[in-house]
Amino acid sequence: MSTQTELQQTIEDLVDDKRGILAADESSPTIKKRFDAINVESTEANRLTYRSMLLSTPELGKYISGVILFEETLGQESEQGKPLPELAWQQGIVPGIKVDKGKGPLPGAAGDFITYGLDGLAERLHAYKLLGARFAKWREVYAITASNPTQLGLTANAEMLARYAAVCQEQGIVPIVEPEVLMDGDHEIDRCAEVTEQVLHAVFHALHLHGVKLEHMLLKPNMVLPGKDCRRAPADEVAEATLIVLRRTVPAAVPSINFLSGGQGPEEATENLNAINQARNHAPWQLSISYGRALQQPALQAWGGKAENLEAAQEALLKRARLNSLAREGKYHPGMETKTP
Ligand code: 5MM
Repeated sequence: MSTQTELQQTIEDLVDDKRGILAADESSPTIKKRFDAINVESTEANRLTYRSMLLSTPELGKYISGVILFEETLGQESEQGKPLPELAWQQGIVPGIKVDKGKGPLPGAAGDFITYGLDGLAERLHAYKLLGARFAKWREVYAITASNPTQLGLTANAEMLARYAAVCQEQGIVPIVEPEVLMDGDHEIDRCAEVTEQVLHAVFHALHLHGVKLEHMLLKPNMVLPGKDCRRAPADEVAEATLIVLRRTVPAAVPSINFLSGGQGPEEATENLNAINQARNHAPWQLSISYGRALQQPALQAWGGKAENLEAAQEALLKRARLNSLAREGKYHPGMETKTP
């Protein structure tokens, strides 16, 4: 199969008008933080139990088309001896892999970050593909302050995302491009809109310079929101601000925009997605999810590290996946949170 055909096939397997992507790619420090919150030790065995439970949730494939895994998970086997990527495939869920190696300060741009991991990326992708990964994800992070992101921060981060995406496509791996403008701070929604527009403009300029085929990538952006120390904006305001920025910056060739949840509560993230889809008005892309926390938080709480809670945890995950699928059609209502399907 040619690389182009391979990329196109993965896009077709990942993108439709009902399903979204589950981000289960927490790095070791992040999963430890999540497990600490429920008093569970972050051992390899516990991470395996938890992630096997997520991937074997009955019917998950009705609402989830792809899962982003952490490197450790890609090589793990379930108790029944099945590799975890195969467990996902059994339900028609495409396995993907987070390939960035985390962030640090960007020299010369105080307050900005840069993500590591480009060295040896092509070789790593080759190995991940043999383990079943068909797509990848790389996240760049932008803090908002009075002086951030700087012009250097915007340019350097866009360049990293574009270089990563170009290497992925060369290897026949679909890149998810994730520029995340953080919610931290007390800024108003307009400031988030201004920064997100600058970020996406720089990212698509760099993707163009690096010859990335927009038809064969997915964008994973933040929604446009006020800072978390400012106020909570109503969903219709978030939807309007988000769609204005996306229309100004994201070419129609991109097949799907899969939002991150970025610290929104699970219900808030579903409500905002619903409002975005209600207001989409012939937007050219699918408007979907690639949530981590907003899909997993209720499942983590329900599990609490206890084998007898596995089923309840799967129900909690399935519920969020199903409600977000309804939100993709603009058919979600908060009243559905208390009703059983
Ligand atoms: C699931 O968390 C992912 C990994 O984060 P770290 O590298 O910090 O461990 C993260 O990239 C995630 O995929 C995105 O931030 C979106 O997740 P949220 O929780 O914001 O929806």
